[in-house]
Amino acid sequence: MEKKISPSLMCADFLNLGEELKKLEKGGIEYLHVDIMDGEFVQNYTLGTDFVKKLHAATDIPLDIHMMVVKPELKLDWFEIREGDYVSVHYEAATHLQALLAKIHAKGGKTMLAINPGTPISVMEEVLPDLDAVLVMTVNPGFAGQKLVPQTLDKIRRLRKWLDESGYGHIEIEVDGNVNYPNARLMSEAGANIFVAGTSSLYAKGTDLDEEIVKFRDTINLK
Ligand code: S6P
Ligand code: MG
Repeated sequence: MEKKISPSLMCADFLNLGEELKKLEKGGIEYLHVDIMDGEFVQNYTLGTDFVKKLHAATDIPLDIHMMVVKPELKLDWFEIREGDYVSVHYEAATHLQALLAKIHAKGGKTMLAINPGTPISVMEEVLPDLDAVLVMTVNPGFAGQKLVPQTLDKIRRLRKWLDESGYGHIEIEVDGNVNYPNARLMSEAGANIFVAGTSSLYAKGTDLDEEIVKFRDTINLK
């Protein structure tokens, strides 16, 4: 499966975002990861509805909207979704999960089910036909700059195997949280193919975004 990069924009330099977007476009970045937090599902606030609209106007790179909010089914309509954008919703937060995934598809979006480190992969069994991707959280969501929850590496491996063996080989696996270079390599070997890049890699202090993109791509492609 093609390996893709999704930079976490909450880690970007907001005062210089236009320039950074040009670099991401030049680097062939596949998705832009947009963290939406509500202060309730997670104890933080980050990006929101207007930022999504502004990104759509500024770039053709598809978005990867990560909704860390309670009752996402009540809030999906607040967001502008463009054909080809991914929308991820948390298993732990949704009450009417299947209906929500169907609604994302009806709006032209691609569906991604996010699961926290403590949530087993088995919970997604009945919605596999509705999924384009699974987001394996490799930290507990809410903040950038956290440490990997180590057992999530084996979880990625088991998930990839299960999906492949049950006729869902097309479902992509995204990883989010402490995706530094050594972890990215292990996650890629385990079967992840979309990598959220934050302060552990592309946005580490004192680094050059152009150079980091090349280094990150080599790492996930196991070069
Ligand atoms: C936080 C959010 C993530 C972070 C990303 C930051 O829970 O969902 O997308 O922005 O994990 O990356 P890093 O390398 O600082 O962990
Ligand atoms: Mg995220």
